[in-house]
Amino acid sequence: MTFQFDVYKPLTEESAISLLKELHFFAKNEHVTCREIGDGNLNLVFQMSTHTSTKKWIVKQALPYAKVVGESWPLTLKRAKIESDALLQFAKFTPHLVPEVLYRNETLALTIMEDLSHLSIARTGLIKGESYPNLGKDIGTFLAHILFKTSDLGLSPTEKKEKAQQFSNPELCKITEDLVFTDPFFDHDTNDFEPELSEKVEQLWKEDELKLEVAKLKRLFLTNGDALIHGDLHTGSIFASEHETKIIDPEFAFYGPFGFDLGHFIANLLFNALRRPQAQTELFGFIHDTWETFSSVFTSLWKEDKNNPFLQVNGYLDYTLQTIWQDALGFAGCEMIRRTIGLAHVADLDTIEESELRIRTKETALDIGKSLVLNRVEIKTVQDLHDFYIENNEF
Ligand code: SR1
Ligand code: MG
Repeated sequence: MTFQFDVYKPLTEESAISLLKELHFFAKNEHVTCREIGDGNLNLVFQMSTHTSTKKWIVKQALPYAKVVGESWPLTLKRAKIESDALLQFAKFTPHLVPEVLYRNETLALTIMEDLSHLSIARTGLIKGESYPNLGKDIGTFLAHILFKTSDLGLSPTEKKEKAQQFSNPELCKITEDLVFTDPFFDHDTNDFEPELSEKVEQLWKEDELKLEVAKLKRLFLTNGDALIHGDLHTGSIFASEHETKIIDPEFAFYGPFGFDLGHFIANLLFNALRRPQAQTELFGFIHDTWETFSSVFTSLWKEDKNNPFLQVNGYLDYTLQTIWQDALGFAGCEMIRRTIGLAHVADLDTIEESELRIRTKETALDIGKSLVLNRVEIKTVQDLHDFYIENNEF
């Protein structure tokens, strides 16, 4: 079967094989095994290999709708190009922390990448209790390089504005605007929670003080084009092992606020801490490593710059780092709330089998999320965050 390159069509396992043969990733006569392994909310993901060689590839293709909901929720195919553009951009600064992109095709909305099946999705691995000693350090390194080098700190004003245009991603941003910053705070039909949580959720919908702070965070997301951000940096967007970390899935990438990715990463570590109280110290260790590495690499990059006279002004670096931390905590709070009662959940909470424990853990996630949004200015350090977590966690 010859592959049709000029029209978009969702791949099947069979057509994915012909595509990779056509592109010479495999020989025509090779026996190729192909499995659709996509377990995310939006895309098809095929893993391809042969028995006779070590060649293994991943083909990721965007569907024209949100898989998690179905064809009634159309979604732009342009996200496939944003995703591969972002991976290539990230690879310029931290090539060891992203998968290698080998081929991409805008019409077919697909990217062929290095296979990472020797690693685990960090969320799944953390739930199982796998150990990732480099995770915090790697995420901190990634964020410092990407945020500094794609912002006005690392680019000329013209270059930065061109990049911001290249990564204009209104459709995917709209998903975040709705699912993270709006729907969970109102009685919206995308929300999804157990009846046992109804009373608490209805109470949350009445909290104007909370909504005011969420409105401010949403405005930051809408208007603060600080740097190229990943846009969906939860632990399901990270492959990890004891030695390696790879950041995947940046289809939500755009020019957004500095603290957004850090906040999402922290929130998802907190979900795992709620799931596994016995691993709390290790998980706070990851948050500590992430922040310490981020601030030290970001500071070195800042100090290397001799062209921008403002970077020598006393207090500007501290102000920038403190604002990133504070905003990150606010974004973490929103992420904790939306993953508990909104459309897209996390396995850390949903797969707690014992129902009473699951509901209690979700209630705590909501309390912590709310308090992070409300108290983000007072929580100045990782130690403060730890103390605050202990105070808010009744278990
Ligand atoms: C309809 S998409 C739902 C969620 O899945 C993605 O991973 C993002 O987190 C999005 O909010
Ligand atoms: Mg994703």
